[in-house]
Amino acid sequence: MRFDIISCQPDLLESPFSHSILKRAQNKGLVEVHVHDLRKYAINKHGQIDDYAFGGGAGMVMMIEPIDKIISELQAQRTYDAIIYMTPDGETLNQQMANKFSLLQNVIILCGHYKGVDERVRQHYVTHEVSIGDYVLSGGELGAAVLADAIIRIIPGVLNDESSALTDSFQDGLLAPPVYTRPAEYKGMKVPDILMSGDTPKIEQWRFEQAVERTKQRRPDLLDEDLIG
Ligand code: 6GU
Repeated sequence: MRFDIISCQPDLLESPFSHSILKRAQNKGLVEVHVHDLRKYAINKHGQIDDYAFGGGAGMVMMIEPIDKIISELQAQRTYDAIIYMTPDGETLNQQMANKFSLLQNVIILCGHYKGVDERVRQHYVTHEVSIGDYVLSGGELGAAVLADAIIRIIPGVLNDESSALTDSFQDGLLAPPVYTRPAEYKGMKVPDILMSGDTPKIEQWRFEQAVERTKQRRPDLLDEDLIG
């Protein structure tokens, strides 16, 4: 899968993709991430990429021309399955959405800034609009990094233990059950006996019950009444 991320603060995107899982996914050749500096496509030698809003009001608006230039350049090289605009008024990111995006080959992510982009970009270029939650960030870059991370970690082969992405919280509509590791007892705090029993079916049943209980307590909105009862 190939990501082309368009940003006016490309330095913000360096670190997230040069560490751990995201770095390994790229080293394994499963993922390519290309960050493009929108300022290189500015309309003049001052590096201008934004301007005052027509009709007045505070805040700058990202101009259509630099965005058209870079998107056209990218589209001349390959076909894109999605052009995603990161914006607080987009559709809120969830696991289902990440799963769907992970099936795509080539994706452009456009990071919003200031008061946003000229509406014509959203109407004529963008295919999906994504927010990472109900709060406002200074720009779309951190959102783009969150989205790309959520997608990349579920691409087959990215995680060493293939099953571990499947048992993530949310993948089965439930929060993950509690986990323990050595020692079996620490300062009087014990690991549940069932986990030491070696009875795999019983342990799986216990984990499922714990996942349901945790979801009931913390995120009752996730529970499908028909499934759980
Ligand atoms: Cl993607 N961008 C900005 N600027 N703020 C956000 C967001 C994105 N998602 C939530 N808040």
